[in-house]
Amino acid sequence: MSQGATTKTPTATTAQPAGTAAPQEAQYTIQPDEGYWLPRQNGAYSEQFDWAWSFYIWVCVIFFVIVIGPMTYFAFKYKRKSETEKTSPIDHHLQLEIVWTAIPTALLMYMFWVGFKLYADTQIAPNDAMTVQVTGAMYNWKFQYPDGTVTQELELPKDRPVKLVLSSVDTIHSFFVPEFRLKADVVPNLYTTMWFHPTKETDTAVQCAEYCGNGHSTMYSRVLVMPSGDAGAEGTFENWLANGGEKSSLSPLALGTKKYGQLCKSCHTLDGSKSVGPSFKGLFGKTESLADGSTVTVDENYIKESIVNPGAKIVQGYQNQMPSMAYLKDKDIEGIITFIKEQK
Ligand code: HEC
Ligand SMILES: [Cu+2]
Repeated sequence: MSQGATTKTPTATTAQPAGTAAPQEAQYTIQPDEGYWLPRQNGAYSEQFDWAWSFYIWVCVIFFVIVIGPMTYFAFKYKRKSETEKTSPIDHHLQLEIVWTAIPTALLMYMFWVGFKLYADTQIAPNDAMTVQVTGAMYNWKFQYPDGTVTQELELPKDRPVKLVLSSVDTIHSFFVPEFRLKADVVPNLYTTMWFHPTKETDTAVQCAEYCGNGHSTMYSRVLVMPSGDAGAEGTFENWLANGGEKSSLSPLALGTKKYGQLCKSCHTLDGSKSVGPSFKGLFGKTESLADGSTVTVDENYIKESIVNPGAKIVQGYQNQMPSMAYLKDKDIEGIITFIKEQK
């Protein structure tokens, strides 16, 4: 794709007069492409989309000139000169009509093919793609990774295909990452998919592109493409994921508090009041009566079993309503146990 002018836009590193604060690092903004009027590109499809876009635009411009130019000229040239002037007897010209039908038809078929091919390619994810579940809600995005990690920002490994499965909990939203040139409707009670393959490390944004309510304009989140590599290496996507979506390790209590907020809060209170499930207040160490009449002491193993296989022991007075969260990592479960121990 042609690059146009090659001058770089100055970045925020411009010298500052002494004493003034350094400019803030631009965070997940949508950067323009160098010397061009579209957003910065990322991934193979962005180049193809931009090529198709430019091609369509130029076809439109050229045909506009070809059609409107002579039309304007003829309107003056063949304007009726007097009341008695007769219209020319020429009615049609077969060869000319065939040419001006065949060429645009062929061009349109080609344009359809370009668009259709790109659409199909962006719909069908490769089998080895990592699946991220995206939930749109008024007015935020939530991302769930295969290992159960839930985040507010979309972080992705560079050079690895990622498939997004999108759904909404309320109204229709639209997931749009301008830099990837990809957009998909996010609809309640339906799963839509899209996929991409980021080729550059980037810090950009996803926007909601479907007016969904008062907070629509604030419904954007960060998209960060990080290097892919070893889970032990700081700064890699794998390391970030192994830390539960945090830049560095959280303490077990902090991790447990976070997991409680994300996964347990809707059914378990901390103040002793009964909800869908029993409260966590004073839970650790107590003797619990079970539905089958037996009792059990609440220890680490019992908590772990309750999370991984909640149906194994049902607390008296409650229904077997807790979903299994066997996908949680040991680290998460240890964090949750630490958190429950704190609820005295
Ligand atoms: C959809 C509601 C729901 C969610 C979400 C939920 N639980 Fe439960 N939980 C229950 C119910 C109902 C019970 C009681 C029935 C039973 O024992 O399975 C229960 C029981 C428990 C018990 C045994 C409590 C006791 O008094 O002996 C533990 C421990 C527990 N849950 C931990 C968790 C943790 C940790 C999470 C989050 C990671 C969680 N639950 C998420 C509904 C839920
Ligand atoms: Cu929205």
